[in-house]
Amino acid sequence: MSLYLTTPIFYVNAPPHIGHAYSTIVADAVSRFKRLNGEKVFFQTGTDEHGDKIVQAAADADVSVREYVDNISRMFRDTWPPLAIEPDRFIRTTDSDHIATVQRILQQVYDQGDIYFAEYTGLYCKGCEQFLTEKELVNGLCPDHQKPPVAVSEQNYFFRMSKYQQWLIDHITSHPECITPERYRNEVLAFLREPLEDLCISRPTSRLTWGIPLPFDDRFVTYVWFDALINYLTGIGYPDAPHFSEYWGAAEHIIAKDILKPHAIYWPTMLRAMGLAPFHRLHVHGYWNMGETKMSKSLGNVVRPLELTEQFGADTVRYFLLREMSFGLDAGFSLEALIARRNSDLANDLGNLVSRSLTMVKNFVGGKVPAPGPLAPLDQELADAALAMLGEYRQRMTGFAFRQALEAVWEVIGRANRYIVATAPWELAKDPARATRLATVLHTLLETLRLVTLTLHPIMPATAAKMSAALGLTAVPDLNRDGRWGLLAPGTAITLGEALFPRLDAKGAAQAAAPKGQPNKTPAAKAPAAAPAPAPPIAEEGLITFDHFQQTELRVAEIIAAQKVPKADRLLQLTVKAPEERTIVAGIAEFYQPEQLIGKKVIIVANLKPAKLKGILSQGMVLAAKAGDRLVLSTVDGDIPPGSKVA
Ligand code: ME8
Repeated sequence: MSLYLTTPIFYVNAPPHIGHAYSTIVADAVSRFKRLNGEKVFFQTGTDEHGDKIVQAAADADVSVREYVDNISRMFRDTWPPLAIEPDRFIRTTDSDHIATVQRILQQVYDQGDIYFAEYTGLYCKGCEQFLTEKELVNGLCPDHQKPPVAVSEQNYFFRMSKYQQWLIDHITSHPECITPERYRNEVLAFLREPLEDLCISRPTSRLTWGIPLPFDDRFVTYVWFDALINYLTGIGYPDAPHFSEYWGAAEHIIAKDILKPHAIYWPTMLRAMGLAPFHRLHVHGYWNMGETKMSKSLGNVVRPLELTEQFGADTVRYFLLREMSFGLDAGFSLEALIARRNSDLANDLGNLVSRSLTMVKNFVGGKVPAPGPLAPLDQELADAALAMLGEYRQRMTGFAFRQALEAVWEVIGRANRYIVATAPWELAKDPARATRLATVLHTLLETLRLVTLTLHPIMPATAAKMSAALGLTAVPDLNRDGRWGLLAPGTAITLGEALFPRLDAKGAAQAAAPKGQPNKTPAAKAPAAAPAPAPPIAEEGLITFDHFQQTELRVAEIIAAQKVPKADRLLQLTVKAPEERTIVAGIAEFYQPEQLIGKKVIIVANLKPAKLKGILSQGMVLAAKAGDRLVLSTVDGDIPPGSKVA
């Protein structure tokens, strides 16, 4: 099976932001997923460089148009590799093969009589670079740009789009999968209930010279859509390249809803006029918003992908964008949400599972994949869940439901973390008679990790590569070959690398990453509460009053992460929920293994003045009972939410 996957080609009137990155990450993740599934993929992105918006932007920047487009196009191209996005072609509409293809197609469609010359007066929105109908206006304004369109009257060339209206309706109705999600197909069909007007495809050179000259009239240049959309054909070598038909038959376009009409209406009718089949699928996503408004270059409320990548790494950014947005719907972007996902999903859930499992393999079975015994029901349950997850993951990824695909994977990660608590391998390790049971438990964990790793290749390529290396997997991953239980060979060396996702201090990270001038809204970054009033003097020797006792704030805290403090034998760094997340450094390393602590509810002193221990800011103290050389943590006798007050 082959697939030809495209993103929009982005206008070079401003540098890329997270919205552009999202479409391109989706295309990259799907490409990787399909390749993992043994399919052949051609993935194309690029830049759209003609038109008066771009001439205007160059004039504003006071540079030549050529210099301007080269510069911004390079910014787009340079943004993708740090995000681990690897297109097969980065196309520019100023590329010579594209100019030749556009001219060839124009001549063909003109010769067959589907392009004609006429006078036209219409309402034109410069932001959209489109004429709008009265019906499309909201309160007289373009709904996307919130500006009134201007009446423009001039002689131009037109594409006979109306001729193909009924064919298009029939095509969309008989191929319901061609526009997804469904709401966008319905939107297009609703639009097609009104008569379709012909499409203006030229601009006189008196008004615009920065475009592709019409081959049959050099007083005009092509106007944007007849130029831009054709990039999808140029990229795969229309019409003569050997693989053209194979890829065109499997063409899938990814766009946001802003350019639904050109893609769902202009493009298939243009293709029909050329005698080509319509694209196979159009995948339409929603907007990334900042607050209530769309992130857009004209509004300037943008987040730059390169800055985010530098701070958080490609995998965190890719994971966040794919996990946070339901494909098709709008989503809100915030650094707080990104940092929260990084800390909870990546550091706590995935990072902990990997480090706990591998540490136990290293400490308890000599750092090699152990030979398992028969699976007990608990092991079988995890194995079944991991295999079922793979099935769901495949189905969701195929359907562009990235969020749900990742939810399914994280459900298994959560299960595996709970499995560790339930099987308590550190207890098994104490008893040589239970060595086979220990081996089975650790093998089950490693197998689960292997299947989780398989699913992460398309989403977080670097993390998946590190996890594969840790598990001793050297072959190129293959979903069909590897998607079965029990393939890790006993005896394979397991290597424990560095933590995959060190936790971020929410406050510091948000401040460092916040765009200049943007208020920092991290909840954890709020100013500390006012200092408590000084304690009243001690009433009697050795006794405190109730008021004194009340000065100490005791709370239930759930330990969600634990790790050894480097170069400090006695200290463990704990991350607890109480109910907000905080770090506590506790002198309990001689008594507890980090992996034993996850999920335990303990009692902490919540209002202890923070102090630095080995460079780590400890925000509280865990209560423990000590007798001789024994130490046990204080816990609660029943299920109660973290943060509950102890009094
Ligand atoms: O329209 N949320 O280019 P463009 C999600 N050149 N995606 C967003 C977004 C947001 N807030 N903002 C932009 C053009 N995008 C034409 C396309 S194609 C033949 C020609 C993404 O630079 C999304 O993919 O305005 C959207 O469709 C595209 O950028 C628009 O890019």
